[in-house]
This record gives sequence, structure tokens and C-alpha cells, in this order.
Amino acid sequence: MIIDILTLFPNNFNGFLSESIIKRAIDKKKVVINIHNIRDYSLDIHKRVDDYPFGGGEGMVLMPEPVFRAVEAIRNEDSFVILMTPQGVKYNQKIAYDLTSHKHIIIICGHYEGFDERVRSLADMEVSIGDYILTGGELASMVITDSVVRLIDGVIAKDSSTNDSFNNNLLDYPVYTKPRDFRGMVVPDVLLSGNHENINKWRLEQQQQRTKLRRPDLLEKR
Ligand code: 6GU
Repeated sequence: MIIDILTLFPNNFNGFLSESIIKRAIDKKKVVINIHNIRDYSLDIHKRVDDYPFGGGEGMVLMPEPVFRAVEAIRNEDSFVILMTPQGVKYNQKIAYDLTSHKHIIIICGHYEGFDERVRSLADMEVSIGDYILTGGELASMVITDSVVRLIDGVIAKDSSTNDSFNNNLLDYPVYTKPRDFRGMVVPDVLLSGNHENINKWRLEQQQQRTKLRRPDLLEKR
């Protein structure tokens, strides 16, 4: 899979791309992630990318020209174009799975003050990561990228992703490691019993209890 991200703040991605599972996925050639500066596609001599809104009002608006030129330079027949905006569909694990079917994803990071409405016409899908406002779409695009990349075959152990919370609309069961007694907080006996039938039964019960208590909305979706 190739993911091309269009942003005005390419340095925001340095840490994200240079550590842990994402870095390993890139090193193992499971994914190619390219960061593009929208400013590089400005035709203005001063490389301007935003301007005042017609009709007046607060803030600057990202102009359509550099965004269109960037997308036109990068897209091909396989591309799926996502626009990050708080007005998009609310992101979830199902959408992450669906996105893994694309060979090429282009993500446009929205601007803090907004983008020209005509930018919308470039997008196959508009995505929000939740009901709060970020200063820009960069963090949101990293959320999308991270959640999709970890689902690509060979990036993490298969068990890890098939047991994910939300796959079956159940939260994960509790897990423990050494020591058995930590400051008086002890590991449940069943986990030390070696009886895998009982362990699996206990884990499923824990998942159901936890989901009922913390996320009853998920149980309704089951
Ligand atoms: Cl995609 N962008 C911004 N600026 N804020 C958000 C968001 C996106 N999703 C949730 N809040």
C-alpha cells in the first residue's frame, strides 16, 4: 500500500514515521508513506497557499489551486482520496478495515481555518476522527494511517489484530504479567490454572461485563 499525505506542516510527521511499528512497516516495505508539502504546489511567487474569505469573516482559507495541483500530480487510477475535516464521517475500526482494500490512499490534511469549498470535489471520502476540533488535520491523518497500517498483513502478529477491541464490538479482556502478586493486587487464579477452556470462558465473560459497564452502546451494535 502507498499512502500519500498532503499537508502544510510536513515536520509534524517526523516522529510518527521514525519510531516503532510504523517505522518497521516502512522498513519491511509493507507500506510506503510519502509526505508532501502543499506549499510546493503553489503557483504564487511568494508560495502563498491561503487567502481572505470572500464575503468577509475570520481567518484565512486554503486556496484550491495548490491542493488540486498536488492531488493531480500524485493520483492515479488506483487512488482513493480522503479529506480530513471535522465535518466528515466519524472514523471507526470498520472504516480502517475497509481502507486496507486500497492500493493507494491520498490524505489531504485540512487547514486550521478551513479550506475552499471546491477542495471537497477532490475527495472520495471526508473523514473526522471525533467530535472535537483540532488545529489541523495532521494528527487526524496520522490516526487514520496508524490504524490502517497495523492491519496490513505482516505488520503485526495476526492474533494481535484479530483480537482487537471493536472487531466483535467487545472490549478486550484484562491481561496480566509477572509478578503474580504486585503490592497486594493479585492475578486471578484461573489465569494460573493452565485450564484453557476455563481461561477462554473467563476472558469472554470479562469482555462482556466490561463492555456492558463501559460501552453499552457497543453491545447494541452486536
Ligand atoms: Cl479530520 N480535522 C480537524 N481539524 N479537527 C478534527 C478532525 C479533523 N477530526 C476531529 N477533529
